[in-house]
Amino acid sequence: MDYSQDPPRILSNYLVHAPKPFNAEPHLPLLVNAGLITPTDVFFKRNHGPIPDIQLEDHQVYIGVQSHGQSDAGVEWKALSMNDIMTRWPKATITASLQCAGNRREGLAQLKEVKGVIWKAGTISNAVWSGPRLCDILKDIAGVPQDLHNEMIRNYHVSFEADDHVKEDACYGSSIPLRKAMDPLGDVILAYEMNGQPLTRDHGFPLRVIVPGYIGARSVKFLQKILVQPQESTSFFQRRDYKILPPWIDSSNVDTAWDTTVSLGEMNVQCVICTPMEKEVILCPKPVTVKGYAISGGGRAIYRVELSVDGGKTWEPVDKIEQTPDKISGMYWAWALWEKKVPKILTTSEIVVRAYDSSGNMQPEFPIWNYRGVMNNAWFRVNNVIQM
Ligand code: MTE
Ligand code: MO
Repeated sequence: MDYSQDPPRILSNYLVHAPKPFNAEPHLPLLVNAGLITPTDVFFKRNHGPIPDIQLEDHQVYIGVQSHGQSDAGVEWKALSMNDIMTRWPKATITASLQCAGNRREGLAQLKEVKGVIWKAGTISNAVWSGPRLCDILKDIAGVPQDLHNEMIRNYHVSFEADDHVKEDACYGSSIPLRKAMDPLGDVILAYEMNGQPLTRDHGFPLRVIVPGYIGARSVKFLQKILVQPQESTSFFQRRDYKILPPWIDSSNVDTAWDTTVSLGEMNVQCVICTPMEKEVILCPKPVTVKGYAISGGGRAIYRVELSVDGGKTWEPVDKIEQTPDKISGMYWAWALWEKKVPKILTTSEIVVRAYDSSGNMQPEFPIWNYRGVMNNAWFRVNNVIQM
């Protein structure tokens, strides 16, 4: 793999886990202090291969429909230029957070061996994305019916393929249920802008999918192919990755479990303390403002965030939670930022946070180990804050 054409990045913003492919999470205090909208050069970066060098004028997106029993070779592809994508349909703007399913994998790696990048808690960011709605394009180009009760919409999937090179498969790919793509309140878009600017190469230039409310893996970057089909994508990343394998599955028997374990879609409820950090030095006797983020999947709102400074014996609600629903759909695709002023933190205090979402889901007290180390949303704990 050739990484010589990778773009420059502001490395000081990140904890870099791997340079090739470039995998980096922003430092937690920077992430929360940057505000509700994460600047692009702070946004986490998760790649499986080199960043492709694509020219806007040359890029084409191919769209096809595969019916039951039809071979891949039988699919009739229709090509769209980037100019078509940018001019033929209304431009929608969605504020949505992306979170990697592997966020906080570190907490599971501490229990038992896991496979994957050992992410801490910064593998999440929030941005404003713009581009056409996938439901409009699928209706016009692929003839997908808009009636959500239609049998095809209930049973089919939309697969995405990227124009990149990865070691696991021919390219990066993934899929979502067709019903998510066609749901007018699902807000799935093909984004060519991030935070008001053309997408940067790291984040998928010239075009990426944004699947709000879902794990980041479904928001395919460098988008090249869209296929409506009766089954999930056959990509490695849909079938052999991003699943919560049962607890008796490890490296010795993992190949027995992939086909019987469902693929991940919606995120679970998550909440993290970004500042102070573990072992951070704080000047006393000043009160400390504890700050962090919270999010849930499927557009569910954050309903309550509770903080404890005694390891979870007693709890109080945080002082402030900032979260805005989408202006049109009313869905909560963007994270909540919260804060709480705490009069005193002792070196012996364990600070703990937990959130509830609008369906009443609450984070589990302890991490739930799984071999791929995904979806860790246990109560987040900070210890050993040092008073000077
Ligand atoms: N798309 C392509 N083409 N290649 C990739 O490696 N990584 C996925 C997804 N889309 C990936 C991709 C994963 S696992 C995540 S979490 C998000 O992109 C990360 O998006 P970001 O790099 O813009 O933060
Ligand atoms: Mo991811």
